Amino acid sequence: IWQQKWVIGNWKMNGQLQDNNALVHKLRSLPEHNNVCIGISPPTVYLLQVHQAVQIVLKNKIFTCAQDVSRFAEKGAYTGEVSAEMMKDVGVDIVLIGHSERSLYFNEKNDVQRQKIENVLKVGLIPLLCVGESLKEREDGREKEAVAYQLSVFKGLKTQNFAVAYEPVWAIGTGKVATKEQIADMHQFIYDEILSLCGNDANIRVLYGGSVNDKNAAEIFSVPHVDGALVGGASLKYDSFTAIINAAQ
Ligand code: G2H
Repeated sequence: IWQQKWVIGNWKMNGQLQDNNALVHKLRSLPEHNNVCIGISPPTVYLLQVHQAVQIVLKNKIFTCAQDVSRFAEKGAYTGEVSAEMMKDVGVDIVLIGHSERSLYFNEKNDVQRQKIENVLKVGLIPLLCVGESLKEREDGREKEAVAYQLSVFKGLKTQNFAVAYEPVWAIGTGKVATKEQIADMHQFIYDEILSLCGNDANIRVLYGGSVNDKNAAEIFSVPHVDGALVGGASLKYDSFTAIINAAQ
């Protein structure tokens, strides 16, 4: 998967048993996409359902992705929490960490993200760290400083595998997409930062996220160092999500 383009559907807080089943079963019948790693990230309560639906591989393996995980590693008295170990147990492959909506609504910061990444790595799953500057930070010309700070959670980790989603906060769910130049520039920067933090033999995937849809996907995938997309709204509909997968092929 470290050579493939990743297309991951982040359903956020959307979905219902029946609709999920219908969508996943249609996706399982897609023609073979050898160059694309397809992932679905449903709300936690539907992870097992999605995993069971994608388990019997037809043409494409579909990865099950969680939207978040507990910062606590061990089981115990943490009401409402779900551990990385439990996610592994129900078939999760990849875990999103630090989505900007987690910072916005739950005030999640680097220290918590670091704990979550460590927990995910400890059980052998892949963390997908979301980074991205706010509108204010970009207007002030501090977008790289902001992203570098977020990426510093990787420092000293015992892993060679680095998956990042670059999601400029001002582009999330707004219909605004960063320009090709802005994306190319930041993706190159993220590659350089990871290489300098973690050494030359790292496996790196840097996805773009923020209002990716069936119309703009091909152009975004043509940008250097764009290794895929984290797709929100457009992943909820079969037609738009499959058009994005096709554009990545
Ligand atoms: C960014 C993205 C998926 P959307 O949050 O993570 O959502 O495509 O709806 O902007």
